[in-house]
Amino acid sequence: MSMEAEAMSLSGYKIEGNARITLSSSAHNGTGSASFASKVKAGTYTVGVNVLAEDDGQSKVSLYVDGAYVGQQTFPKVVGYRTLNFNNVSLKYGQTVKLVGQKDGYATFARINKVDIN
Ligand SMILES: [Ca+2]
Repeated sequence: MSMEAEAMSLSGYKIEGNARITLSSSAHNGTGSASFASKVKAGTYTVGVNVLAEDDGQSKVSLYVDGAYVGQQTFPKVVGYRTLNFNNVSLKYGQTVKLVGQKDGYATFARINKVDIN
Protein backbone atom coordinates (compact mmCIF):
# COMPACT_ATOMS: atom_id res chain seq x y z
CA MET A 1 0.00 0.00 0.00
CA SER A 2 1.00 3.61 -0.50
CA MET A 3 0.03 6.53 1.69
CA GLU A 4 0.70 10.19 0.99
CA ALA A 5 2.02 12.01 4.04
CA GLU A 6 -0.33 14.92 3.42
CA ALA A 7 -3.28 12.51 3.86
CA MET A 8 -2.06 11.26 7.26
CA SER A 9 -3.27 12.38 10.66
CA LEU A 10 -0.81 15.10 11.67
CA SER A 11 0.41 16.47 14.98
CA GLY A 12 3.19 19.05 14.94
CA TYR A 13 3.41 18.71 11.16
CA LYS A 14 1.84 20.89 8.48
CA ILE A 15 1.26 20.33 4.76
CA GLU A 16 3.69 22.06 2.42
CA GLY A 17 3.15 22.71 -1.27
CA ASN A 18 0.16 20.33 -1.29
CA ALA A 19 2.72 17.54 -1.69
CA ARG A 20 4.52 16.73 1.57
CA ILE A 21 4.60 17.53 5.26
CA THR A 22 7.07 19.68 7.19
CA LEU A 23 7.53 20.12 10.93
CA SER A 24 5.80 23.23 12.22
CA SER A 25 7.91 23.51 15.38
CA SER A 26 10.36 26.39 15.65
CA ALA A 27 12.02 24.69 18.64
CA HIS A 28 15.53 23.28 18.69
CA ASN A 29 15.27 19.55 17.83
CA GLY A 30 11.48 19.95 17.56
CA THR A 31 9.34 16.93 16.71
CA GLY A 32 6.00 16.04 15.17
CA SER A 33 4.11 12.92 14.17
CA ALA A 34 2.11 11.56 11.25
CA SER A 35 -0.14 8.49 11.60
CA PHE A 36 -2.29 6.26 9.45
CA ALA A 37 -3.99 2.87 9.58
CA SER A 38 -2.35 -0.15 7.99
CA LYS A 39 -4.35 -1.66 5.12
CA VAL A 40 -2.06 -4.64 4.55
CA LYS A 41 -2.77 -8.23 5.53
CA ALA A 42 -0.67 -9.74 8.32
CA GLY A 43 2.93 -10.23 7.24
CA THR A 44 6.46 -8.88 7.19
CA TYR A 45 7.08 -5.78 5.14
CA THR A 46 9.53 -3.12 4.09
CA VAL A 47 8.24 0.29 5.11
CA GLY A 48 9.80 2.86 2.78
CA VAL A 49 9.56 6.46 3.90
CA ASN A 50 10.11 8.88 1.03
CA VAL A 51 11.57 12.09 2.46
CA LEU A 52 12.84 15.43 1.19
CA ALA A 53 16.36 15.75 2.59
CA GLU A 54 18.32 18.96 3.09
CA ASP A 55 22.02 19.75 2.89
CA ASP A 56 22.37 21.87 6.03
CA GLY A 57 21.54 19.16 8.53
CA GLN A 58 20.09 15.71 9.03
CA SER A 59 16.59 15.17 10.36
CA LYS A 60 15.55 11.86 11.87
CA VAL A 61 12.42 9.78 11.52
CA SER A 62 11.29 7.05 13.91
CA LEU A 63 8.72 4.37 13.15
CA TYR A 64 6.15 3.01 15.61
CA VAL A 65 3.49 0.31 15.12
CA ASP A 66 0.60 0.45 17.58
CA GLY A 67 2.83 2.51 19.87
CA ALA A 68 5.75 0.07 19.81
CA TYR A 69 9.08 1.48 18.64
CA VAL A 70 10.40 -0.20 15.48
CA GLY A 71 13.46 1.86 14.59
CA GLN A 72 14.95 5.16 13.54
CA GLN A 73 16.54 6.42 10.32
CA THR A 74 18.61 9.52 9.64
CA PHE A 75 18.05 11.63 6.54
CA PRO A 76 21.05 11.89 4.19
CA LYS A 77 22.76 15.28 3.88
CA VAL A 78 21.68 16.03 0.32
CA VAL A 79 19.04 18.14 -1.40
CA GLY A 80 16.38 15.90 -2.85
CA TYR A 81 13.93 13.09 -2.33
CA ARG A 82 15.28 9.84 -0.91
CA THR A 83 13.64 6.70 0.48
CA LEU A 84 14.55 5.47 3.97
CA ASN A 85 13.68 1.78 4.36
CA PHE A 86 12.63 0.04 7.56
CA ASN A 87 13.06 -3.69 6.85
CA ASN A 88 11.32 -6.75 8.28
CA VAL A 89 8.47 -4.85 9.91
CA SER A 90 5.63 -7.03 11.19
CA LEU A 91 2.31 -5.47 10.30
CA LYS A 92 -1.34 -6.41 10.10
CA TYR A 93 -4.53 -4.79 8.97
CA GLY A 94 -5.80 -1.94 11.12
CA GLN A 95 -2.66 -1.30 13.12
CA THR A 96 -1.58 2.31 13.57
CA VAL A 97 1.61 3.20 11.75
CA LYS A 98 3.19 6.34 13.21
CA LEU A 99 6.18 8.34 12.02
CA VAL A 100 7.88 10.75 14.40
CA GLY A 101 10.08 13.32 12.70
CA GLN A 102 12.78 15.29 14.48
CA LYS A 103 14.60 18.44 13.39
CA ASP A 104 18.39 18.64 13.40
CA GLY A 105 18.76 21.61 15.72
CA TYR A 106 17.10 24.54 13.99
CA ALA A 107 18.29 23.61 10.51
CA THR A 108 15.99 20.95 9.07
CA PHE A 109 12.29 20.09 9.04
CA ALA A 110 12.01 16.29 8.60
CA ARG A 111 9.94 16.65 5.42
CA ILE A 112 8.05 13.50 4.38
CA ASN A 113 6.40 12.89 1.01
CA LYS A 114 4.84 9.42 1.31
CA VAL A 115 5.16 5.90 2.68
CA ASP A 116 5.15 2.69 0.65
CA ILE A 117 4.62 -0.66 2.35
CA ASN A 118 5.68 -3.64 0.27
CA1 LIG B 1 3.09 13.47 -0.94
